[in-house]
Formats: sequence, structure tokens, C-alpha cells
Amino acid sequence: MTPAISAAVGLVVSLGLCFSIPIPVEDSSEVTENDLRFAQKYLSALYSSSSNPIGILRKTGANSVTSQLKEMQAFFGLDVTGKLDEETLEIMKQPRCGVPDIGEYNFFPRKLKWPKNNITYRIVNYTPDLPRADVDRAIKKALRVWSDVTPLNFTRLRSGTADIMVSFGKKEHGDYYPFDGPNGLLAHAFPPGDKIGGDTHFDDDEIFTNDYKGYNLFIVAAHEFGHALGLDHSRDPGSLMYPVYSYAETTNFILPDDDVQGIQELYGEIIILCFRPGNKDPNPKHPKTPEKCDPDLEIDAVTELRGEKFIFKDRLVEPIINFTFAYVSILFALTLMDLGHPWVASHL
Ligand SMILES: [Ca+2]
Ligand SMILES: [Ca+2]
Ligand SMILES: [Zn+2]
Ligand SMILES: [Zn+2]
Repeated sequence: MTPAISAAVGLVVSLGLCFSIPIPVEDSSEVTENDLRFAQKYLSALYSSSSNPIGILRKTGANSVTSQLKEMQAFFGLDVTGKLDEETLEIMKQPRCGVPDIGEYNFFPRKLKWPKNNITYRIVNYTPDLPRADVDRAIKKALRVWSDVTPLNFTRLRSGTADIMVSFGKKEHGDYYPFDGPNGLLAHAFPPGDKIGGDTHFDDDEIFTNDYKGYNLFIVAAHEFGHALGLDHSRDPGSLMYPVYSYAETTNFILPDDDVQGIQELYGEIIILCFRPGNKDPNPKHPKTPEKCDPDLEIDAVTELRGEKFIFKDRLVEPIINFTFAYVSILFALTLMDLGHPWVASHL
């Protein structure tokens, strides 16, 4: 940069500092006034919870821009300088979720979660970016990411009020948390609760896709539903609940462990029973605790009874009744029959 341009930038920066935008800037960095405005908007939307219903139950955000900036730098594992530099700005400019990163219910040390396992959702409107069936599929699959590892069940409603109302909107779309046009904020969701609680909104100024181009609707939705179920952002860049968007393979999507831990802390685990051919006890009278499945296992069937989920892997070995009694217990044998599980039905 020539000294003249550098001086000009310096002037702009100091104007910004003196008048409207009190963000400290790293001396050596090339930060424009637009960047400063952008950074201030970013911090006030995502690191200050004043006048922020998404954050109603959250601790009051940092009270000065410097401490907000420090909090943001700490969240993303940057050098915590409290000054705006290029590295910080670069992270701020990445496409991301619109839910604030300041989490932790420090004032109300209770967890926000649905007090029930059967949760309804409704897709209120659609994006023109994708065929409706693709939107339906992405939303359903995104919810399944969470129901696969918890006792939660999601039922779709086609009318009326569901717990999780899913909609697409642009700019101001009815909740005083306007979206920002293309890129930047992609979507947001409200934590579990009445009315707007659980509701999930997508910025329809984005191009949503069902592949790696634009923003993959399934990935964005799966992240947002984490919030709708009570999760905060994670600092783990490999987690689904990391606030910045990144594309991941969607065909065989596996929920990262950080997210599994988080959601199971709120809702508990599902009961996972694995049956593998040849896995027979020589003494069938021994009562046995069913084996826990490897979480990466592909699942053949999931079924549910009294809010508990049972997952079946591979086929149940012959003879079905003995096997069931020997390996699992009478209760579970009855459970299988109650469930009318096809494998059971075919053998009884
Ligand atoms: Ca709701
Ligand atoms: Ca946007
Ligand atoms: Zn988020
Ligand atoms: Zn909204």
C-alpha cells in the first residue's frame, strides 16, 4: 500500500473511531470504514443480547464493544486483543447462523428444552430455489439427524400451529430480527418454548440447494433445528453447531460427537439394541444386557414404544422367540410383539 492510500485509510479509520463507530482497530491492519460498520453490526447482533428476544434468557451481552470483540475472538479461538484486525474481520464475513454466540444461561441456570418427546413441525412456506418435495425431504432429514440419537419424534402438521414452524423470509420477516440480503446470516431459530419458541426461519435471499452449491438446505436446517431443540453454538469447528456454515457430505451425514453429547445431555439417549447374526450365548438362560450399537452403524429399522426407541440392526437370528427371551428379556420380547415388528411377526 502506498503511503498516500495508507494515510487515507488511516484517516477513515480514525474518523470512524472518533465519531460513529467506537471499535478499536489493530494499528497495522487495513480496515475500512465499511468494515467497521459491518463489524459493529455483527457484534451488536451476535455478541450483545440487549433488546434481543432470542437472548432473553441469556446473560446480558458484554457491555462495551471492546469486550464484545474480545468475546468473539475468544469464541473463535483468535488472539483476544479486543482490537479489530483482518483475521477477525475475515471470520466475521463468513456466512453463518443468525443466532448469537453468547450462550450459557448464566442468569437462569436451567436448560431450555421441550418438556415432551413428541414434537410437531410445519413447513409454512417454500423457497423458490428448490422443488417443494426437496424442501420437505431436507427438513425431514434434518430433524432426523436429532431424532436418530434421542428419544425425540417429529410429526409433520399441514395446518394449524406446530411447535416448530418452519418458514422462509427476507429482510424483516415478522420477528424484528431482519435478515441481511444475500450471504451473511443464513437462518435463525428460537429456543424451545411457546409461540415463537422453536420456530425456524431461513433467509430467502440465499440460494438454497440440495448439493454442495450455494447453501445446502439440509445442513443449514439441521444446524437450526439444534437451536430449536435447545442447543447453543459450539466452539468446536468440526461440530454441526459451530456458527459458521460449511458444507458436509449429506448422503451419509453423521452427527459429530460434540453435537450428540449436547443433545443427549438435554433429552437422553435412545435405547440401542444390536442384534447380529451368530451373536448367540451358549447358555440361552443367561439374562443378558443387549449390546450397545456402534453409533456409526447403518440402521435397518427404528421403532418406538412408550417414548423409547429401539433400533434393529441386521436380522434377528433364529429361533426368534428363544433368541429374544435369552438375549433380551421377556419384557423386550413382549415389546417386540407389541410393536408388531415385521421380523417378529413373520416368525410368530
Ligand atoms: Ca413455536
Ligand atoms: Ca443473508
Ligand atoms: Zn446457529
Ligand atoms: Zn426470523
